Amino acid sequence: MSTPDRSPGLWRRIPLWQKILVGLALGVLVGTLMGESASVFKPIGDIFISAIKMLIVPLVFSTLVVGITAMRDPQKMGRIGARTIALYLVTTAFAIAIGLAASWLFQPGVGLDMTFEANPDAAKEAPSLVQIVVGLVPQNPVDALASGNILQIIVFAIGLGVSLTLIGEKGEPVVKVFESFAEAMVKLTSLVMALAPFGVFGLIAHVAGSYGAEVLLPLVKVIGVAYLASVVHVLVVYSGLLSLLGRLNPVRYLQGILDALVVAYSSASSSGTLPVSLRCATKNLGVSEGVAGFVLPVGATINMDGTAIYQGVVAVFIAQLIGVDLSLADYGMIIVTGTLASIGTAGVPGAGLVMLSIVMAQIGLPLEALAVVAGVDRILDMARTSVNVAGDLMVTTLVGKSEGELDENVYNAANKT
Ligand code: DAS
Repeated sequence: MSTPDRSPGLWRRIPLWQKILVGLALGVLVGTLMGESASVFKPIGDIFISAIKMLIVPLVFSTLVVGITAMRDPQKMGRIGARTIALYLVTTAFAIAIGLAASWLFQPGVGLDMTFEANPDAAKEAPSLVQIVVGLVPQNPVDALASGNILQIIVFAIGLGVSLTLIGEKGEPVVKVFESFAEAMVKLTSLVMALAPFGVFGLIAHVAGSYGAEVLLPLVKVIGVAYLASVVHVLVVYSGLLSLLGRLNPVRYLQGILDALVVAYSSASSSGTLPVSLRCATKNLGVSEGVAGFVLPVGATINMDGTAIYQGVVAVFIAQLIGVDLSLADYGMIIVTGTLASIGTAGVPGAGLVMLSIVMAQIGLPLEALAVVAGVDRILDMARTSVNVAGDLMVTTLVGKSEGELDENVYNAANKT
């Protein structure tokens, strides 16, 4: 008996990003009306984020192995890696400069009368470049997979993918297994994403209910400067690079990343958004799995432009708050230290605040002042995580285009999945 040919219902016909935005808007409304008691909805968001995080390791590992075997050209991997790291470093330096300029221009810390208690957290040490490189090689790949060490998983997946390519036919059975496994993980991501509108509602209702006007008002200016600098960075730097270097329409990029942006904003976790970023890159922007499967996990781990902007904005804000005049050398130190600190920032909520202590220690600002912004860190973190994710997707698009691994028919399609 054939199943009746029913056209999809109204809910199925609405694009996912519009459903997520409805969830976000309802979350703000309910959180504002209910205040602290809106936290009752937080478990819905936690379940959604856990379901997304459940996908990260199997999706990244299988997608990357399949992507590399599909490329069949280890030299190409080297080129992709070099272009990825170069673009990540350039956009991060731009990001810090924009953050510094915004705070210097709008002076959010001038005229504020705020005191702060001793901050118990001592400044973290920035991981040295040698430590970062040595830490890339997994002594036990199963342990790397089990602990979710993304950079080590990437290194092992590249090694396995290249080896499977080099052994030719003997590797085919394993490649086939990985291909169907990766396909299943992509499908599972879509199924989990169906929960996104409800998950985002739960997360935003909790956040909106937790931050009352009395907490936000004194810091509304520095929050506004951080948000403004973030928007400028995405609309000027990212759109400019896509147009100039990629000859691509930036509007299609912004449409294609909406799902990832909203999940990043509500979860404040780049790593937690990674499966959605992979789905946006391949389904909406037309980037191949090989490029997206490599560039995005690397970006979610080391590319943090939003965090870099935040460090520039807040370091200058705190200097203004305590009446310290920063020299040109201090600004230069913030750019260097902030770039390294953002590379070392983990893609999890609140990581940027901890790494900010490195920048402040470097230019001699009292760490106690961190307490001033710690109270609204979640509001700042949501914006910086969104920029982190947008930056990862922009570089993935550019690298895909430069390597002929971007389907422009998909990229230029107006209505994204
Ligand atoms: N929340 C971090 C992320 O997931 C960024 C940060 O804390 O700065 O990217």
